[in-house]
Amino acid sequence: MNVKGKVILSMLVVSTVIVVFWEYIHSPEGSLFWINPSRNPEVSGSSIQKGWWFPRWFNNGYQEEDEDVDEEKEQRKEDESKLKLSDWFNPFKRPEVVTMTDWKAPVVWEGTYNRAVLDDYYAKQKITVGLTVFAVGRYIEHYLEEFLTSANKHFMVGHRVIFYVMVDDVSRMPLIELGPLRSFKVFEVKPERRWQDVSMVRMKTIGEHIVAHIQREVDFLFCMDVDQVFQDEFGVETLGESVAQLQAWWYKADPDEFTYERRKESAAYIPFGEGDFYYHAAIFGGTPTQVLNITQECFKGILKDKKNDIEAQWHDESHLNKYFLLNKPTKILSPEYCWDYHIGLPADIKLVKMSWQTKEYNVVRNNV
Ligand code: 5GW
Ligand code: MN
Repeated sequence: MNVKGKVILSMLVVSTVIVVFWEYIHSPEGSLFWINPSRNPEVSGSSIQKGWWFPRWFNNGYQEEDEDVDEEKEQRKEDESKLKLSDWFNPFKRPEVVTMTDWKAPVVWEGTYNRAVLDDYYAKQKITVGLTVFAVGRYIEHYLEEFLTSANKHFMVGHRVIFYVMVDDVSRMPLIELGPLRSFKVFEVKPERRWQDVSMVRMKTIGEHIVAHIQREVDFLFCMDVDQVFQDEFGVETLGESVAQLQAWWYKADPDEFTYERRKESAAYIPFGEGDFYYHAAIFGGTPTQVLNITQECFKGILKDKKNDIEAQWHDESHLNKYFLLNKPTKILSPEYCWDYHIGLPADIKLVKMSWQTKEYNVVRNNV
């Protein structure tokens, strides 16, 4: 090797030593940058590294750490912006009724919630709320138009809404002009021969639609009967992970009086001495994941019963009650959200958000 070569070689060696030494004294905890990269965001070596081009080539560890820090910041922001129950809910505003369950879930009654706080919160998150409704056979002409017209007016006003309408004949779908932020998705379902099946098979169909598309389209989902009409604002105070509706006729009764399925042979069986509330299958909801679980579990119970040649007393509703006994809802809606005026109007019912339609079974039920 000539002199020139030796000089270049020794310069290379010296510069390498300098770089390594420099890195050694500047890296956190005196460690070399490629070993033991600290993951503790409090001891952040990354800011020192930033002005130094050479280690940036190699230190994937620090690169990741930057992301971790970002993630943590993001998480902190999210936690700060998360609403606490006390920010919008005051159970003491309605002392005469049950406003909190044993498992600390709110029971939402008129007067207990601050809708403005929640509207503001959910508007910032730009949420979309879905609503599934089925109308098969005469239920299309009899109920669907009034249901949709009233939903357009009162359901989640000011927020993006998608109505998932399942009918057995798309050509009979009523034409309704929707407000801004509202849209329809109409699907054809095949009519079931038995009326009990029309109601029960909904559980299967809803689940299939959640998996196929709804889970990517909405943040929250409600599933409702069509034989009811919105009377007043049904707002964001009803949103939650899993939401159940108190049945108007039973909200004051003792659990032993409830018309739960009482035969051991049924998957919906609930023994006397157990049970929290009697929930109405005409309204349930939650996040798509939770609603998927509700519908899948209920349908599993329905199929199991079919195999054992038994049908629960109140069909899908019996299975829903069993589900919510085992998987407590995170929010419960007072009977004001689904009232039957045939009961009258007791003092407990301050503001009816939705009411039952008259049951004209002789007119609408043509199947057996
Ligand atoms: C038909 C005959 C007997 C029971 C139900 C039906 C029926 C129900 C029907 O023919 N078409 C139809 O679309 N349904 C859907 O199932 C509606 O969305 C309806 O709201 C839901 C549950 O049936 P409902 O409302 O008659 O049951 P209840 O428990 O409210 O009386
Ligand atoms: Mn109904």
